[in-house]
Amino acid sequence: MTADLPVAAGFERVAIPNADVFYLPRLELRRSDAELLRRLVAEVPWRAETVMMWGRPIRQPRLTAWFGDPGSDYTYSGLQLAPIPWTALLRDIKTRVEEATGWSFNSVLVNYYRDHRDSIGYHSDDEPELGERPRIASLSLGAARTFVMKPKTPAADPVRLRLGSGSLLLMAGETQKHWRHGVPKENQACGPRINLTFRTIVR
Ligand SMILES: O=C(O)CCC(=O)C(=O)O
Repeated sequence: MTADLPVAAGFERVAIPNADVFYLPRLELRRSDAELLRRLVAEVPWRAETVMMWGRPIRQPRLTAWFGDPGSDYTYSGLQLAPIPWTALLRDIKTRVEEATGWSFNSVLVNYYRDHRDSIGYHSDDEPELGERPRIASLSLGAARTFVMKPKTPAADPVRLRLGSGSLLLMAGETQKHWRHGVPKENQACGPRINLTFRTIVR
């Protein structure tokens, strides 16, 4: 077993070259997905952030919030985020994710896709503050959406994963070095989805 394998049974390795990606279809949580979705929609101080892309300011097509331990500041696409202190609910979810993975996290980016028109563009989670081999645990709640991974070189085909409610996707090792990922808009209408990507800011 390498240090990049999650501890819990039930994770399947997704067969992707030059990447450590694991998928758990169902993480047992202490509350129903519907309750978590409802409470997070209501309780999180959502922001529609503007980021710099291709030298232009672009309003992100989703809402986000950044929570974490004091000092876990994060900068991406020209956006500087100081963490909001953990709420009891988010701390509880973090503990479950840590128990399942055996990994520890000090921050989470929470993404709110209000409907099928919201999305996240292709990117790598490779900012220096995430360290050399970032470990990311991504919990999905609500409508199923397609998570697409594209290789940075044409050596492999894109990979599409349908992320259902309650699923946990892990990325570790060299994944961010060799792959981009994103969640495109859907053609068919769908309900809201919240995704929590737990991360570790290293200093
Ligand atoms: O919503 C998702 O599944 C992906 C979120 C993501 O890529 C990110 O937060 O960096």
